[in-house]
Amino acid sequence: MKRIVTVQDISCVGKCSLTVALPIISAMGVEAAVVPTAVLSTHTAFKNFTFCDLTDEIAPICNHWEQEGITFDAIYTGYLGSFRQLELVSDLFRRFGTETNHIVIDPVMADNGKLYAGFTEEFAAKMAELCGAADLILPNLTEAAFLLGIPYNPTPTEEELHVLLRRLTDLGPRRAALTGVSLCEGRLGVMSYDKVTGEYFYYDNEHLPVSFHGTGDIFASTVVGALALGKTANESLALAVDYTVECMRATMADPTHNWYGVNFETAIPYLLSALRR
Ligand code: PXL
Repeated sequence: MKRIVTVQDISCVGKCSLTVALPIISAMGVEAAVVPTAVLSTHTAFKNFTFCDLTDEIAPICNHWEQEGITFDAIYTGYLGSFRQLELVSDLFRRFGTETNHIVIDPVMADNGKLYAGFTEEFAAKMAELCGAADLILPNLTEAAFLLGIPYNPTPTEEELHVLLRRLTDLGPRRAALTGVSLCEGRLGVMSYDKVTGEYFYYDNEHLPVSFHGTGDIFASTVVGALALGKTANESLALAVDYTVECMRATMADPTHNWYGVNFETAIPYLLSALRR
């Protein structure tokens, strides 16, 4: 069985980070190991959440795994909260990265033109350095702007997207994929660039008139699970777009849905049948 490790927080309620990555990656038939970086009572869109930092556990966990000879088919980082965590993750990449496994960074820190609470431009610059060690990075347009230290443009043209993607791969990763982009009215999806082949890839689905918390984590988890299973980068990105949209449709169809996350659970059968196609 393929095995990935994901490094991010566990928000006990809120359907994001590990509570999304674990079930999705497991459902795809991939073993999901975790490095929980912090425990929060909820994600940070709630008020008064608790926060317990687990940074000091990261190096001892890695030491033990190294002693046990544990290896991973992919390494996936999501929400990381401090400069020290970025350094420890960089060390984890050096220790567990190989010629053939995939290092995927979702540089979770911003959306809709704004940094999330607690993040700074200095953190974004350090995250950009970390991205240099990845094979694939998955920023949204806001995160891309902060990674590159340039103004946020919510509606880039195709040529502007190409420039952004080339600049993102100049940070170091072979591939960059921009999420939440559109080349066509009423559609929303992803555009990626592979600097080795010079190929741009665009894939979209219906642009639903809603926005939900946690969709970025669903997208990234699906990409990583599919890559670990041996799908190509383009296949993995397309599957993740379709599953994320299906999760949003399932949420909209549920009159009892909560405000803090999407009904990714209901759409897992869709994910598994799309994976088999
Ligand atoms: O969905 C990304 C995410 C992960 N973890 C925490 C968050 C967020 C987004 O706000 O607050 C704690």
